[in-house]
Amino acid sequence: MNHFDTIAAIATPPGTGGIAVIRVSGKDAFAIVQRCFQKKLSEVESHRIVFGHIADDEGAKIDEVLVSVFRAPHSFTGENTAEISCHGGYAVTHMVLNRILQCGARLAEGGEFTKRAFLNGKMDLSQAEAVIDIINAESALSVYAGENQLFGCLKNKVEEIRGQVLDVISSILAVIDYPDEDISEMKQEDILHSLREAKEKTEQLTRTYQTGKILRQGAKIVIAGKPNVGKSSLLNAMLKENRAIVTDIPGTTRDILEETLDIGGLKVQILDTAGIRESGDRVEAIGIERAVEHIRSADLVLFLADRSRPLSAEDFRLMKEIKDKKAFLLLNKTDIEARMDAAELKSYLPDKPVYAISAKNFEGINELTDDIRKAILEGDIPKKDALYLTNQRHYEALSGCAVHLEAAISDLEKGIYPDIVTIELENAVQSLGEVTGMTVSEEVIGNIFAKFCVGK
Ligand SMILES: Nc1nc2c(ncn2[C@@H]2O[C@H](COP(=O)(O)OP(=O)(O)OP(=O)(O)O)[C@@H](O)[C@H]2O)c(=O)[nH]1
Ligand SMILES: [Mg+2]
Repeated sequence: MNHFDTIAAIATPPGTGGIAVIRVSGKDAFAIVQRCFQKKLSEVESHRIVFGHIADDEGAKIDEVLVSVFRAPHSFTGENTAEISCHGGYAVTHMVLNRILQCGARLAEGGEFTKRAFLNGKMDLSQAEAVIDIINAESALSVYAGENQLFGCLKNKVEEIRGQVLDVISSILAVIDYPDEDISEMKQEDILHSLREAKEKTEQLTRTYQTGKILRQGAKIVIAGKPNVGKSSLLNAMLKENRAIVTDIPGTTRDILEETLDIGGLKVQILDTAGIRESGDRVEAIGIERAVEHIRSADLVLFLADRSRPLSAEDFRLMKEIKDKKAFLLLNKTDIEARMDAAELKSYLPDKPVYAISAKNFEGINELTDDIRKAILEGDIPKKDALYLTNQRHYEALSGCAVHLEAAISDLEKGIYPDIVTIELENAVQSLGEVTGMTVSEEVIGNIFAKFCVGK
């Protein structure tokens, strides 16, 4: 157990609320609170709550509070921790905090409580990162993904793989140490089997990243099409509100409109863009340029065509742009007479699903939304209790691990000296340790916790 100084911070959001919580953690947490709290804390058992008041340096009551007592190591940080629940006003909360600081605590830095939990071995780095993911989660599915990681699902899996690779390293080292006992055929087969299994487990994890990333960050959907096809009308239909301006004047939308939508527990960022055409208007031209950039980085493009007008060069230009992207073809304005050759459109983009809709009359929008969810998740229906890699750092470390394991396997198969193989395996172990935090630099740890808010 490390012995850090005692830190304090307001753990609840700034502003006014029913209650606020001030967290105090460190070996002197109780002694410090005791200096301004009239009830005796030394005999209070862990996980008990004491009612009393915090007084200022002249003995005047600042507020009636509840002090929750968590004795080391049975607390979030692993240290002695007092959580003071006071009334949730801006002034009173800061007065309580300042009094605690005056009594000897230091103001905590962002993420410092969670960092201590990590440094004190209460959780590994992947679990600490899950804490921030849960706080920042904007959809139910990303909360479940964060909870599984916090529970230790990723940590346990990574430790299992690490154990397996370490076993292989020991058996190889045994051969190197006793060169007379040559590596038997059988032993070689066992080692290869074990490494292939470890690699498969690693890749099982990396395969979940595509979905995991979308669970955590949400997906970006871009509505694109030439002017006046009904892009803004579609945005409004999907949001079920009149968010975007809709007119019959081509070039109505000139900038990007960005909204968030929850589709069955999945966060989706949906962008309405300026209609793509050659424009002499400078502002509109910039909007068009931005629209093209967003199309390129979208997870899914909704390419909207106006079924009541023949296809034009502008439609073709966009079709070229989305040829290699995940995209839906939407034929809008089914409520009025068709003047477009839909077959021609489909023949240019034969692999894209086609939907006939009326954004104005809300026809076909629900089916479209359901299919958007399926397309984004590529048919992978997320389970609440399944493990998903949601963090790029973990993905990169595990991808690196798989590469080292593959190199070790192929070296062994080629009969390369075992000591060279162990170098690859040690690199694989190093990569696995990056996920759990065993082998990361101070700098990486600092960067991770710097993203946290104060009080967490
Ligand atoms: N009949 C019919 N009209 C529609 C439909 N969807 C949109 N419109 C009309 O088409 C016109 C253009 O709609 P917008 O939603 O502004 O089109 P847009 O693609 O955003 O246009 P820009 O922003 O100029 O690129 C408006 O007059 C809408 O009322 C539809 O499904 N049926
Ligand atoms: Mg528009």
